[in-house]
Amino acid sequence: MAHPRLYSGMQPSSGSLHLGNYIGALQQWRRLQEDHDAFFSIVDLHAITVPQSPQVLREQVRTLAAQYIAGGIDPDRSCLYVQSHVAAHAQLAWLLSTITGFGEASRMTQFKDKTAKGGQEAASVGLFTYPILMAADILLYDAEIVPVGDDQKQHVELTRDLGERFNKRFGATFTIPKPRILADGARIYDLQIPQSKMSKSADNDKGVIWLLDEPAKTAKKIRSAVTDTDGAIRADRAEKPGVTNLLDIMSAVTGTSVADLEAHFDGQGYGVFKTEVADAVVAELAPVRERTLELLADPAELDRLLAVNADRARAVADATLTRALEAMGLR
Ligand code: ATP
Ligand code: LTN
Repeated sequence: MAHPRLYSGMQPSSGSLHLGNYIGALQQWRRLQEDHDAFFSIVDLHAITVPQSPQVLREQVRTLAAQYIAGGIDPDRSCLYVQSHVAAHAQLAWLLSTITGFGEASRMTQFKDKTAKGGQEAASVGLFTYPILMAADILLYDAEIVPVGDDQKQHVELTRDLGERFNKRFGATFTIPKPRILADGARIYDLQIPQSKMSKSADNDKGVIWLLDEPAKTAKKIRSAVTDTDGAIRADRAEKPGVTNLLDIMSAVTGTSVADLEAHFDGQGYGVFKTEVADAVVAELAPVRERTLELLADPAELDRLLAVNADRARAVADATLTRALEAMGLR
């Protein structure tokens, strides 16, 4: 039997992925690609909903592609491609925008969050319609499963609503996807502010481990992580967020359960604990960093891979777009 179709994507909106992206997204995707027909996109059309420098954007797309591959996404098995290389995304987004209610789009909380600081007056219309483009991404590939963090759940719900509405109005056209929400232990927090999730837009760089950081820097950031004063190495998100985060990180990179780690560290001090966490993270990330740098040293080969996979993606997306155009009376 064919494997179920899976779709997910990440924005090329920083110079490197961080440990949260790695554990929360990439590690999970690497596993899922084993028994799914997976499409992973670099969503550059989403990235330009906030201002980008063209030269920087071009480099960030390549870096993200290299990090996906170095992190274990196999570009021969999974379809790893750049969203803007497939014109059907923007075309289907337009069709879907005509069946999206203005009020419905206005209820999307990411837009509200992202405009909370600068105000809606300064935001682009593209940032407002971002979720409709995301719905197009998913529906074009007949995806059944969409692994995302809980912040994206509302967008997958909108995708389901739009898919169902279209099918009802114009006849069966799209597969209706299901979100697969990230497990709690896969959410990684800032090393300096362990109440906030690790984020590329953090104010303090010391709280974020970048996959391209040198190993010594990574180890130093972990050794300086904020903990607490009671000295016990046990998981307790409310009372001991810093220690809990380090336990989750170590568990994710070693595959050892948090309970086993608690037993292992019983009676040890934070110094020993942090050193072991640092060693485990470095052991996991150093080869990923090296492989990324190798891939980036040959941009022509990377571009070739992305072009081949864009062809694969286009074949699927164009067929779905044609169905949608026909259903709407546009062919
Ligand atoms: P921003 O800071 O703008 O919110 P981000 O660093 O959270 O960005 P995204 O591009 O929103 O990154 O996320 C890409 C993927 O990484 C998503 O699947 C998201 O769920 C996952 N992810 C992001 N941050 C974390 C985190 N701290 N822990 C676990 N997963 C994360
Ligand atoms: N909005 C998502 C990225 C994204 C995506 C998608 C995820 C764009 N299109 C389709 C899953 C499926 C984010 O910011 N993490």
